[in-house]
Amino acid sequence: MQKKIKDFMTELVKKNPGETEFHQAVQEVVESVMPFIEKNPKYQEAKILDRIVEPERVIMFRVPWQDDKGEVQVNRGFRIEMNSALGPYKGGLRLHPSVYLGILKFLAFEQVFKNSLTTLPMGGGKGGSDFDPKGKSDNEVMRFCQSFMTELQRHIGPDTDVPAGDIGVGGREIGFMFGQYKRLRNEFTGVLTGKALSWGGSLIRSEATGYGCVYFAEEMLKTRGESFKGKVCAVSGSGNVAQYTVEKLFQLGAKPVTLSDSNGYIHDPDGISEQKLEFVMELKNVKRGRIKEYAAKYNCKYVEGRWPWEVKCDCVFPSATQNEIHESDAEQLVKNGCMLVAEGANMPTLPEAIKIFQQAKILYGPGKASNAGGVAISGLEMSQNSLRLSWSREEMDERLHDIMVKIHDTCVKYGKDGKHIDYVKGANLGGFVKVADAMLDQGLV
Ligand code: NDP
Ligand code: 2IT
Repeated sequence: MQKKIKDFMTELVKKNPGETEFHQAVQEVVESVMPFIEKNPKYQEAKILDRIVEPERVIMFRVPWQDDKGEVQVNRGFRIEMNSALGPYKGGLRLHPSVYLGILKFLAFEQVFKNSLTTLPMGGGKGGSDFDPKGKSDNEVMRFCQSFMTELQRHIGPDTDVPAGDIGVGGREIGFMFGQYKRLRNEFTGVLTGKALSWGGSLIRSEATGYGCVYFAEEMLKTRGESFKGKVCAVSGSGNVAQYTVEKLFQLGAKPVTLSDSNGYIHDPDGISEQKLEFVMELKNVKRGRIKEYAAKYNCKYVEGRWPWEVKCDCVFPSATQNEIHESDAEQLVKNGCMLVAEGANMPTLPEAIKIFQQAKILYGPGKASNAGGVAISGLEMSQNSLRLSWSREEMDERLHDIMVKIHDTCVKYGKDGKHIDYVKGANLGGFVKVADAMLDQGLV
């Protein structure tokens, strides 16, 4: 088995040189599904694994735009249309200077399994650009988004490919992109999700990833007869996912004590209350300031250039970016008595760190299961757009909760090993089987 996995990975690395994040994401899935494929020759004969790691289509394009000084800027745009076995390609757009093919392919690959887990009819995709929104004016962001969509529009559509937000893409960017799509195509359709409520958006979409992650974690805690009451929680990031993770944790009686950005983290031992969170939302979503300002306002500790994993806590919610929890962080977290990790971000934990969590038998929920609430509500935004109706906040929250419980059930079904639940295996296998079977049904495509 180990040799089969190694041979497969050697071939993949050779075929996709330099795409280290993509290699990492594939390795994890292959380790989970290879034993299953070995036992089921129909997947082997159809070369499902070789096909599933190859995007159906990769689009790369030039994005020229003019900055406020009138200078010409050129960025690179991407859309990875990874797999459409279960529905139209679906997944976010990331705007961050680190963006390149390897990052977007890892994200698109993960998205395929995540979307399958949601139970909704969505294929997987991801896109974005190496554009850095930090320090740009609203007008610069608008000109970039318009140029980006001028090319992207010819590849997407409500029944083809439906992008949404990710790092650096929130309500403002979705608005600019939607406006440009509508202008070029003369169509008001559900081509993007994460839209504002007055023009086709869904209630609970903003909250969905963070709330969903906490709902999933609550199910994990229940397997040990535990609840969030009084649990000290470390959260990283301070963007969309982190904000609503903190909100739900607070509502469920936990005490979220940290937030971070790319400069450092704050530690507020008194807990981040609803009122303090309002300050964070204004700071991050409107003023676009740094998290350091929280420490000044609420007189707590700010640690420059570090992640919050050194803070003693019961539960952690990595909600910033990939590879933010290293082996030494995992060791320290386990030593400090941490009992649960639920990933709001995509692939935030390095493989060596995952091993440490698994060996310590703490509850470890991988992103493709625990952060699937965002895309799940995106899927329901698509349904509402098709119906030209909108469902109530209560209904959306209930559906989100229900979907996260179902994803947890799937992880248990495929990942239960005696008393222990291997959520990595459960999520990978649970996501894989549906996609693989649909690929078999649809012939050699
Ligand atoms: P936002 O852009 O709203 O926030 C990102 C946050 O993470 C910011 O605080 C940012 O700090 C920090 N961050 C980003 N990159 C880095 C980095 N390289 N090093 C340190 N800090 C960093 O993004 P989201 O909250 O939407 O996304 C966060 C994570 O959740 C991502 O992994 C994303 O893929 C994942 N996710 C998002 C979903 C969604 O619906 N939005 C759904 C599922 C997963 P700074 O401002 O300094 O850059
Ligand atoms: O990683 C993710 O699941 C997202 N960024 C959300 C994708 C979506 O289409 O809502």
